[in-house]
Amino acid sequence: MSRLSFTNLPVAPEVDPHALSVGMVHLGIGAFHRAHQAVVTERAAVATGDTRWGITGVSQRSATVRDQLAPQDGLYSVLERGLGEPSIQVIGSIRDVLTAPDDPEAVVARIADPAVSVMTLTVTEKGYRAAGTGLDLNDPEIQADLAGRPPRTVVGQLAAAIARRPEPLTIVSCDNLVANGPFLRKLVGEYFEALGKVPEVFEATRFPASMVDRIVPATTEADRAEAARLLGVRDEAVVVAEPFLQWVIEDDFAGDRPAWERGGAVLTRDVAPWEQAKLRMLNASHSMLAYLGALRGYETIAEAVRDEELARLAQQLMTDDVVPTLSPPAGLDLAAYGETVLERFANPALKHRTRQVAMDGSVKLPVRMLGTVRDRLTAGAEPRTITLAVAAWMVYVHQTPNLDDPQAPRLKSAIANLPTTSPPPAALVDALLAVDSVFTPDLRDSTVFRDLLVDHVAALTTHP
Ligand code: CS2
Repeated sequence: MSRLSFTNLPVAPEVDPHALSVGMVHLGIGAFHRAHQAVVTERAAVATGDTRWGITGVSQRSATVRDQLAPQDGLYSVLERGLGEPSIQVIGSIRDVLTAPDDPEAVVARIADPAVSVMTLTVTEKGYRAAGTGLDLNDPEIQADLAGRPPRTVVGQLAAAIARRPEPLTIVSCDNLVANGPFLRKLVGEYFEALGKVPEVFEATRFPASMVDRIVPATTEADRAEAARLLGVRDEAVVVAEPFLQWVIEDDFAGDRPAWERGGAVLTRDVAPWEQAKLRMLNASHSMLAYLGALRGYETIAEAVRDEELARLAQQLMTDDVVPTLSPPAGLDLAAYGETVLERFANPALKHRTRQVAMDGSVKLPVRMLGTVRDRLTAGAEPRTITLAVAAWMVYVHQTPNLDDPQAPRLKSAIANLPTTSPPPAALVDALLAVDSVFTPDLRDSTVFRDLLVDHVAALTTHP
């Protein structure tokens, strides 16, 4: 079967890719970006006829996406899997892909290009190389960038490009982090300080916060086969997504930007309430289902949420522990939102693996769970259900041989002295609570939190 390309185009993208010039760069061109910002950017171009917003995607590590997209003229499809028949759409907004390890200088040059006025990034929690609330200056990659090589870290790339630009840039973080934009600004500022020179243009560079939402599981061979069936040509770069898509962006830009609001995004003054509701409700219950589900042997999130007990716990986590900590944005009904979240998780066509969501827990937990724990403890409440989710992570860390986590060596060495089967619950809890890159002293020192953890770990190790 032939391959999707300009000359093999069964369903044309809504935008004419030939007409687009590159005005935007995206760092971290994984499946999520291709199913989210690239789609909204294309819809905005279609709605406005503005041809300035073709995208240069940057792979931070592997050349896989570039190698998939290059023979396809940058074209790929989004396979939408909802409750009915799947549907497919070819997207043309990504115009080229650079791979940072092959040519780090080309990445900086592209971001510094005056035709580029805006960029987005999805580099995952660990891509920020933070320790606590600041840049991890002990990170060897950050140190190597600071020492002057063509930068390879995200913060190093941004700093180098900002310093080279005459005009300020707008950098939109699209990762699941609290106050992602301001956080990134702080990290870049600390990088400049470590270099000993803060360029003038940094002051005018904008870092709006944004909340992104769409469930995008890793593509499987079955998805590629389905795409081929629907398209009549093969697409090696197809991405799978649920129908739901949301993007709320702080309206704070230094220069021109795509009219994303015409592509379905919401531009607003304050993203924080949206972001907090999403991280604490959706992402926390997602992680809970991932850890508890994996411990019960469920392969996918949909299977986990079909387990009535797990569904009830996810619901309880949201209503009992999270909702009391939130000030919802006007127009968002939290109870209805929680129900929609569980319905979305139950989508049987998505096959989102529990192990995929369980990845990188050491950097996800502080963002999506521990803020809730802290707020509830401060209010004098017992955060019972969310603590079960943290306990499930602890047991998962102990039981998983090849833990997929940037801090796996540290976590595994913290528990190295424990028996591999049936560790004493208090010993497991204390060993992991002591990892200070995950748990801050206030949490470590809370006897309420510790006692709950020990109870839950004891229960989970007997009946997962
Ligand atoms: C998930 C998210 O993998 C994970 O940690 O919780 O990727 C989740 O699917 C998205 O944030 C949904 O918007």
